[in-house]
Amino acid sequence: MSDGARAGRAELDSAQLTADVDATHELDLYRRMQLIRRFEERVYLLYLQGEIPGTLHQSQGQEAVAVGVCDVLRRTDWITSTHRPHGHALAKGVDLRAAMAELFGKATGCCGGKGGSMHLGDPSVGMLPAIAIVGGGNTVVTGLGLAFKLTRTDQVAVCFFGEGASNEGAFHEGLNFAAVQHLPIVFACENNLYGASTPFHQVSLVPDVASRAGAYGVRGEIVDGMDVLAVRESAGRAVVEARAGVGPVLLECKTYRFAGHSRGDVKGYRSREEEAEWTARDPIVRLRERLAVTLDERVLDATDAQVEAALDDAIEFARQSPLPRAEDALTGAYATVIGMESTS
Ligand SMILES: Cc1ncc(C[n+]2csc(CCOP(=O)(O)OP(=O)(O)O)c2C)c(N)n1
Repeated sequence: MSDGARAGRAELDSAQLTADVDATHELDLYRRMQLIRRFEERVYLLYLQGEIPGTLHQSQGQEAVAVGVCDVLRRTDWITSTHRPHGHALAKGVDLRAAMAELFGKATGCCGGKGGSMHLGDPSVGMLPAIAIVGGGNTVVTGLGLAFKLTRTDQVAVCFFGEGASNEGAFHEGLNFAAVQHLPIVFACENNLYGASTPFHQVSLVPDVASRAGAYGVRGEIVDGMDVLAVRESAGRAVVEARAGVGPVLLECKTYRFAGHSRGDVKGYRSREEEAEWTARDPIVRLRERLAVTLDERVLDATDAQVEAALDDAIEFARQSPLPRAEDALTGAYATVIGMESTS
């Protein structure tokens, strides 16, 4: 297909994809964002109460990015994620019970309880177990994209990463390789202004990560990451282009994490005024207000109650699940390479 034809097809599909989202669909986007928000709030309490081991990085405030992007993906498309993966996992369709059990370190978890919070994932729904090395996914995703290209499928891979990762060499290497190979990848940057406690302006003289796309000859786009419909529309365009073979897109979603970087962060590096400014743009409140214009408030309350019940069920499931067995410690740790099986 010529570049012109590809672009033409991309435009056509994009128009279909971004056609008005009806009220039922909007309500579903609301439910999915609310599920992530309440998941994060409840696991934090469970962590403080000592029921969840390890550590946690929560994503309250960033739900519109995970949900808006994953809404335009197919089950057969893949995502990579980071140390902050809960929202990405739930948005891509990782089973709620399996995600919760993984955080509890239980055998019924999506990684058998061996990965925990920072390695959530499930290949059956197109999510590679999350990679906690900052920028780690930015090169790994090129392997997915190259595999899709070589096997001539029309799958797309999305790499979620933070603006902090855009200063890692892996970001540049991954983007350049994807660009020259025209790989079907969307690099979805969640720019929440801080890499742990470091503001982006202290580590980059360019304020927009998307502007770095020009250095690699790919399209960059900035979107309001606090508006799920806007994210969905921009991501829809990017995914259509990637699927049509036009090449990768760098999508920068301007967002904010309402919680600290990880458990125990008192957020001394940012002002309460700044926090209030971003909290006023809460993506869930915004969509709820929009829906309340046409929907009875009771429908929204019932949706919230459904989310709470699903979380009660998942937490109980995780509590009742067994711990992994000691004899399974090495299961899944090594892959068998065909032709290299032991002969002993
Ligand atoms: C290569 C590497 N360096 C440092 C760390 C420690 N670390 C974990 S998260 C983080 C900040 C990442 O910031 P960003 O990429 O913007 O993602 P965010 O936490 O904002 O989601 C750092 C420095 C790491 N995990 N990997």
